[in-house]
Amino acid sequence: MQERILITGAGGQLGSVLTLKLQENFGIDNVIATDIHLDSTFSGHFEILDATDYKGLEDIVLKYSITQIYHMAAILSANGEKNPLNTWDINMKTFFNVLEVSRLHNINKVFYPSSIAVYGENAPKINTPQDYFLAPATVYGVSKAAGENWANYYYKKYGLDVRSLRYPGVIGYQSLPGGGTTDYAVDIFHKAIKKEHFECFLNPTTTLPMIYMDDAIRATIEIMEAPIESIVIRTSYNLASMSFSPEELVASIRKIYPEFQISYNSDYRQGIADSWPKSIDDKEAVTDWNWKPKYDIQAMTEDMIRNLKEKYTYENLNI
Ligand code: AKB
Repeated sequence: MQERILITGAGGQLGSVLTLKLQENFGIDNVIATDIHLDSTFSGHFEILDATDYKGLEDIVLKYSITQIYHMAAILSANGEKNPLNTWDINMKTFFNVLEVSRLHNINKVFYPSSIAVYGENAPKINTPQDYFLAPATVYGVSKAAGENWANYYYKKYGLDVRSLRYPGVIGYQSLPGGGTTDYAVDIFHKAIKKEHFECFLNPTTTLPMIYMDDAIRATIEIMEAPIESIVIRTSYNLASMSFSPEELVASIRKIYPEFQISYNSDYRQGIADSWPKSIDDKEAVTDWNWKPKYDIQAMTEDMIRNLKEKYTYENLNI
């Protein structure tokens, strides 16, 4: 049977890259990208959708005979703290709509992005284990922890095949992040390329789990393509790749740009970062569906700079 894929939040940092990969894997005509804002640069099927609108979502599912849904729409950690109840409402209502439309219209598989943000101050900071008690410090983390349990409930009660990853901070050149605490690790590269000073909103020694976009996208595809019997954890899988601090990232960048300048001025996002793990134990992902990352900090830095130099050169920016 031909798979027909719907993506919510297709204009976001992960959603925009994932859409291109899914178009490559399933064919451009079999991928329906949706987002609350029109993306005029987008090629392929695109529908404007506010995922809080159940009828709008259901109409698209029926119109295109959708068989899989990747639910990438969410308000992230830093932006989420500016209006907590709205963040809860958006993040939960959109996922409830995806779960219900999937249950009622025989969707084969659903992908649900969770995050390291589900862990709180109480969890071990180093190699945080998969099954440790979740006490998130942000409403984004609370919504993702709740969403994980709803995913598990819909699997157990209705047999809905929902699969999920606890993403670390995602770093990529293809898109700009939006409202996350790990976003410094993307913005820093754009400043380095333009030979501009960078002010970091986290302290230099703030170590966080991170993953390069190529690895994050590959992990998403691999968990979704794994045999159903391999998916043992029906809340969400820990996913690990690398961990680093701003000062470690600067050292990696300065191997290419020795003159790169940075200053540190931590803000409210420091408190969010301090509540998160420094590194993640993802042995269950390794055991259950053979996860293996490919990029370390230096390989990521070189690939980011190579691609951003091309991007800025194409856009005729003097770099
Ligand atoms: C954020 O910083 O909010 C996200 C995340 C780690 O889930 N990038």
